Amino acid sequence: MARPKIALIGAGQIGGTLAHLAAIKELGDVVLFDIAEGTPQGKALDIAQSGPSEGFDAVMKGANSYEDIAGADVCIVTAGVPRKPGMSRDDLLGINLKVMKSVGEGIKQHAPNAFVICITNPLDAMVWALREFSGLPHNKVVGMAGVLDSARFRHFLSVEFNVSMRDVTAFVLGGHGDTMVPLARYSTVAGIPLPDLVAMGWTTQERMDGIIQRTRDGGAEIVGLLKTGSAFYAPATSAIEMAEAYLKDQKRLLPCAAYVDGAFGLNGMYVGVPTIIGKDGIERIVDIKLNPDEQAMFDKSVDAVKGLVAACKGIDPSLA
Ligand code: A3D
Repeated sequence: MARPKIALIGAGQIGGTLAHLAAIKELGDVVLFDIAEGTPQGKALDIAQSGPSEGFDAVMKGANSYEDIAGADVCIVTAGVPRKPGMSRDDLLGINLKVMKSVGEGIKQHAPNAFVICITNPLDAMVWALREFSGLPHNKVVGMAGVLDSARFRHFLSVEFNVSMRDVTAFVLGGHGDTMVPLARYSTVAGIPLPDLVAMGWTTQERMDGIIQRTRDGGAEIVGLLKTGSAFYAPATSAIEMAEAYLKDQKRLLPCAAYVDGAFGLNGMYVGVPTIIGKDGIERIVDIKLNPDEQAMFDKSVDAVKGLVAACKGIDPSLA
């Protein structure tokens, strides 16, 4: 059977890392697409030359034409610009919206059956716009944010408790911005919820609050350190986890920016919620119950996303 085809739209920091991870995990043949001439070709050749040492046979190709993504099974979109220190994700809206238009049209024409994972920021608005421009079914277009935000939360918790990251589960829902909602009650160490761990004296509520805030600021902390761009290793790993769940029909329960129509009392919008990813894309939205405090935080985050979508409609009347 032919290997799956993975198209990476954007061959920058995340795009290159995605290509390397897809190859190492033998998820399929990879096409790196970018408007910058030479960059995708150079990265593809470099990664292909790691094949003998890594032991993979996947084909790596660099491209500047959408025709090369034809028939892709998965498209992962990072095209656009990342933030610089002092910028919020929302500052990227105008420029990245135009990029989503060309990417959406390219996918619509050449890879209409793909499972599309958007990473470009501001994430919740860009995945919505990409879906609108591409016209693909809502269950086949999803945004990566919750897996990364939850991984950051899990990392900080594992350090705090001095336990393996594998035993820490965590949930971060809502929009991928300052209003994201890390859910302590649904986060556990091997099934023991965080509030119980505080009661058991493993940590204090104050330290927990600090970790929750550090999770919310997780992207900005890295932007501040790097100074020239934003995080790319963990964002790429998170998107690969989602792509693998689709390609291998794993039915993973992962928090993603998915189209929610009915669940969580929402009326047709993209926002971070727990989802099941399998061969049909987003196969289910897991409509968990929120307590009043969590609901208030979630509602605030939903309002922030609605504001960004309204701004997109203001910029591009074809979206209104
Ligand atoms: P970067 O290394 O700048 O790569 C972006 C690439 O997109 C560059 O190679 C550009 O040439 C290319 N590009 C620009 N316009 C187009 C276009 N019209 N068509 C095709 N390619 C184009 O950035 P990066 O890889 O570090 O980040 C990519 C995006 O991911 C940014 O918007 C970041 O803000 C975002 N990001 C999101 C998360 C989330 O958790 C959602 C995390 C980290 C970064």
